[in-house]
Amino acid sequence: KVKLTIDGIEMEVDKGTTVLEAARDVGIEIPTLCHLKGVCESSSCRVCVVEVGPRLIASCTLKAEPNMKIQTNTKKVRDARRTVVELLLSDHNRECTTCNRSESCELQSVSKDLNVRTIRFQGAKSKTGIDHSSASIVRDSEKCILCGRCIGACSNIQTVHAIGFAHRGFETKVTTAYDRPIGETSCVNCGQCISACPVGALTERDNTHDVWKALSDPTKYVVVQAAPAIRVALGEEFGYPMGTRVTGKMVAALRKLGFDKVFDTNFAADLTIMEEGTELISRLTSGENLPLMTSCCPGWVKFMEHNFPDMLDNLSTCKSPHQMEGAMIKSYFAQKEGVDPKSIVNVSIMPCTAKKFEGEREELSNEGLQDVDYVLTTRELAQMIKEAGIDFRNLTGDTFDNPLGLGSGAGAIFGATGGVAEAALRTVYEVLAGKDLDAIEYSAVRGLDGIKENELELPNGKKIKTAVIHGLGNARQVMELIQSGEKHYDFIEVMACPGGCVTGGGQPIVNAKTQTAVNVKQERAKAIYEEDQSLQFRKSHKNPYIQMLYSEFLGKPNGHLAHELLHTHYVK
Ligand code: HC1
Ligand code: SF4
Ligand code: SF4
Repeated sequence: KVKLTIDGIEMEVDKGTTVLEAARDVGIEIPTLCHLKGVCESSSCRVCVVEVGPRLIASCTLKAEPNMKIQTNTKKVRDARRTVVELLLSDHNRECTTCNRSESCELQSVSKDLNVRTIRFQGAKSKTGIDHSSASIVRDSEKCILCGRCIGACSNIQTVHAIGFAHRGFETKVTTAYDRPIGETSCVNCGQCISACPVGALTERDNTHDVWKALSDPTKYVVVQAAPAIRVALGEEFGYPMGTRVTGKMVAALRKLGFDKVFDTNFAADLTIMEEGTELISRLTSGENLPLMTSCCPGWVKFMEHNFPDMLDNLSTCKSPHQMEGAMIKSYFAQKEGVDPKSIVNVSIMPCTAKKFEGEREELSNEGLQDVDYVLTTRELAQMIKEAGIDFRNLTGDTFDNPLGLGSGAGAIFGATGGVAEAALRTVYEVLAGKDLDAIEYSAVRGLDGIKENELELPNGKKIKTAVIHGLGNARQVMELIQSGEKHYDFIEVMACPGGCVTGGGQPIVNAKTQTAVNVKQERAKAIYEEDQSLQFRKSHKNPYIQMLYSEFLGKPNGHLAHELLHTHYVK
């Protein structure tokens, strides 16, 4: 333990605690723009300076030492912080009124808190232009403040290394290797850099205009589906506490926006389990291409293509749930409803920016029609709801349309890390046992450990060894152990985003301060498991609409039609 004094308050903290953390513990807020716990701990912005004796030192990297006396609120400190912010603003595109991050921008709020009213420094401004090359993310370097948080997310957490610092001094910028358009790099589109960015330098590609256009076109039949993780996060955009479920209001809002049908991706998550569970049983039997690796996360799939192309056959051939839903809408539903598939516009609301890229992949189409036409993030949906003047908080809850709108609890838990594995085990175990089981919660695959291993004895005597992984850095580690023969698994779930989809790159922005105070992954995941418990059906194979889809249309799981419409193959 270390004793120190901050602003006259005596305290004792663990060795290794930074002054920034120690101050926060006693309710003293020190502003910072670059520090993001676990992601970026570089002290590059210098906004968090404090006075230690005669010196000003950045508190985010300053470790508490015995008998230290710190002052966080002197004129000298306030002036220094203001100067730093003024310097940042002097080379910043300050179009706040039209910036995507207005009101959630940390530079804006720090500047306001520090009472910055004029900018004394006027000089040359960097002119860099906007990178629109990616299907998922947009980079506007004129708004970048060089904090390094995006690089921390991309390199430290994801180990993708798509972006980094280049050049020096005034020329310094965050860019790709050789300054290539990001859409042509190994970026996997996860959007974790967007979630980390304090300002408007990184945003998702805006597809709201495309969707508004489809909605106002009388020749289009516009169908929407919402992912499992949307309903536990959308409320945050309307002032609800983190972890509030707003499923009914979300459906009501989608209907008010004018979609012709409001379906549920959770239904297709059940469908994925039927297909992937069957695939797992047959691979366990044949022993081929084990471990079976989930393929529902497009960030992970692209990561595999760039980094482990020799193991692409291990990926499940299943399309991801929202793509399956899209394929069913343009075939089964279109037929049933008598709608021309060519007139259907499928819109997916996803917590994910990589889903925008996935939606455009050639592999995910049928007879020249893309399964999904547009993907909107949770943030874009909130934007459309606000734009339409819908009073979200006062909406009366509504329910999804059928036949593609009923999801089981197993489908619901896809949104949190471990959910896909648990959903699969619920079905595979019961199918092999040939009878219903009561114990359906597999707690070993839940929780936030980066790599969760589990061994389960199946009713047929076979053991199934599972690994559940979230965050691509963890995935890389496991893949290397598999390649070197040190680890063997039968089934692997990987979600690119730490926490799984609940903390995907398209979810409501949570500022660094709140991220330090609350466990965002845990709060949203808790809501996901509550959703599961609230549902009548909790196993995919018990979903009556899934049973109907197979009996009316698909035949059997992994059958001929299922292969044509619900499966794909990724090649090198
Ligand atoms: Fe996900 Fe999935 S769980 S990938 O995180 O398999 O995006 O929510 O929709 O498709 O179901 C995302 C979430 C989502 C798919 C499902
Ligand atoms: Fe890196 Fe993901 Fe951002 Fe791409 S989207 S630059 S992979 S963090
Ligand atoms: Fe920081 Fe955002 Fe710039 Fe990345 S893009 S360095 S997160 S301001």
